[in-house]
Amino acid sequence: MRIDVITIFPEYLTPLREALLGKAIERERISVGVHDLRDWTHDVHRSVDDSPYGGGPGMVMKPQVWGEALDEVCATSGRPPRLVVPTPAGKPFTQHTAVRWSREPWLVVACGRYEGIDQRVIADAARRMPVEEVSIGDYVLVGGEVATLAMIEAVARLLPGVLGNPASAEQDSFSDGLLEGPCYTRPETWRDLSVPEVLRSGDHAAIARWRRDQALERTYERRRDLLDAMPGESLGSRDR
Ligand code: 6GU
Repeated sequence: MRIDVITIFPEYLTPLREALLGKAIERERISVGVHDLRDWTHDVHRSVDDSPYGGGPGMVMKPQVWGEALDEVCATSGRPPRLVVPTPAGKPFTQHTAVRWSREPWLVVACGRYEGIDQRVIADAARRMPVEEVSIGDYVLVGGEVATLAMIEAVARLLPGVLGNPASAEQDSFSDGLLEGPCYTRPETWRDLSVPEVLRSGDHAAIARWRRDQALERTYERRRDLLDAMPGESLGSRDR
């Protein structure tokens, strides 16, 4: 998979070269290009923003600079990339989105700052390529860079050969629509707290049942919205 990121803060994306993602790059499972938006400015001040039409606070990113940047970064004689635009006004980015994007050969991420990017940039890009405006949660970040790191990590760990153990992606929280329950390792007792007996029983069916119950209980406590959104039969209601 190829991922290009366009930003006015390229150094914000340096964590991509660390740890899990860095290994994936070294092993050539992913290649990442980080581009400085200001490389496509023409004025001495290298300005990328201007005041909003209609008034109001903040600044809006200018269309001309973004237009040229995207023309160049997305240039191809083949299939164009999927363009991702992180914004708190986007559709929610979920595990489902990550799985879908992990099947794409090429993603380009356009990181906006200030109040956002002139909407015509998105409208124009959408004439040539699929575009998704996405949010990583109901809170406001200063810019798209941190959201981009989160999304790239979520996508990259799904790629073959990126995670050490491929089974761990299948057991993720959310892969079955539930939060994962608690986990334990040695020692059996620590600060007078013991590992639940069933996990040491060797009874694999009982362990699987217990884990399912714990996942259900935790999801009910912390994320009732996830249960409400699930089809009844997927909760095993037939057996109850
Ligand atoms: Cl994708 N961008 C920004 N700036 N803030 C956010 C976000 C994205 N998702 C949640 N908050």
